[in-house]
Amino acid sequence: MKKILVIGSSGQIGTELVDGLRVRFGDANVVACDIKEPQVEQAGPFVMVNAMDRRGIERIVEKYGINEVYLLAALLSATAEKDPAFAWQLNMESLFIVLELAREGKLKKVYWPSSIAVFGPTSPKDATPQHTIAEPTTVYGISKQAGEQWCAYYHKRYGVDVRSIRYPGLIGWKSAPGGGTTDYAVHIFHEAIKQGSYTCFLDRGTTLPMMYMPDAIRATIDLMEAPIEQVKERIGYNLAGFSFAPEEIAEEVKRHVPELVMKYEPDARQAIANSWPRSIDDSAARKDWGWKPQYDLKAMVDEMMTNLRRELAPKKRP
Ligand code: AKB
Repeated sequence: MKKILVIGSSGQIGTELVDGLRVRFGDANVVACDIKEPQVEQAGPFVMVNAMDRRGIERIVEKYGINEVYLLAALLSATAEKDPAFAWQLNMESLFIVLELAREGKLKKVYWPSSIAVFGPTSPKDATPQHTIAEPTTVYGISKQAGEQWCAYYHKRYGVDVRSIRYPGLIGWKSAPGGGTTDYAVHIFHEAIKQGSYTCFLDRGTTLPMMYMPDAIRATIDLMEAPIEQVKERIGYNLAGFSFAPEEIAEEVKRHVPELVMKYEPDARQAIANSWPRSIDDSAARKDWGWKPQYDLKAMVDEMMTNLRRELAPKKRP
């Protein structure tokens, strides 16, 4: 029977992935674990453990009979630049723990998220291919690129079934983002609803690949559920949703908040964004395991506005 552990379950992706996995496989079959309490109330088991605590992780694997791990704990691009040594330690040590558990036969399958951050200024900017020059300039990107190579190595050398996706910027309403360069595309909704204005930390014209969270969650579970012979890449699969620049999402948000005032004050995150692709070629994921996005920019903005307006509305007293 499938018994899943999600490490880093209280973060932006973890919060929604735990929900998605529990809907599909049952509350009791999905164990959540993090060093932070969950952002929202959850139905199934939750354990407080550090992703770098090998014994702690192993104890959960044994106690719950875990056979699949989704490892999401990581420092993202902007936060990682503030403490590169710790970012490297967290992003790599946690990966080695689960790869080793899988090598020792204690896990059947591992999911590890990669990112468009594996690409750098020398990569093609548009329709960036699955296999191309990847010379990242951030510690986050370096850790993701190295991690991808370790995943491929453990698969080739030890037969570990490890699967990965290179996420673009992810946009969702159920959980708060934490420390990414693409997070402005979530903050803009909160600020537009709360105060009708937003000061963006990226400049006009900074086009980046993005995706609505339900598409990302579906892709993640679909890749993990794909028959093994369809998984041809053991580095991260390129995945595309849609691309936009800050002024383009602002125009879409203005359909719902016409008075929105948008200001631009680029900070250190601009250099990170400038080093990343504008758009991604995800034909390998489409061909190998049937990936296809369901949301475009307009559909994402409409759903974000509807859901966040409800979530952020003052709660009526009973
Ligand atoms: C970030 O901005 O760091 C992340 C990512 C693209 O991996 N959202």
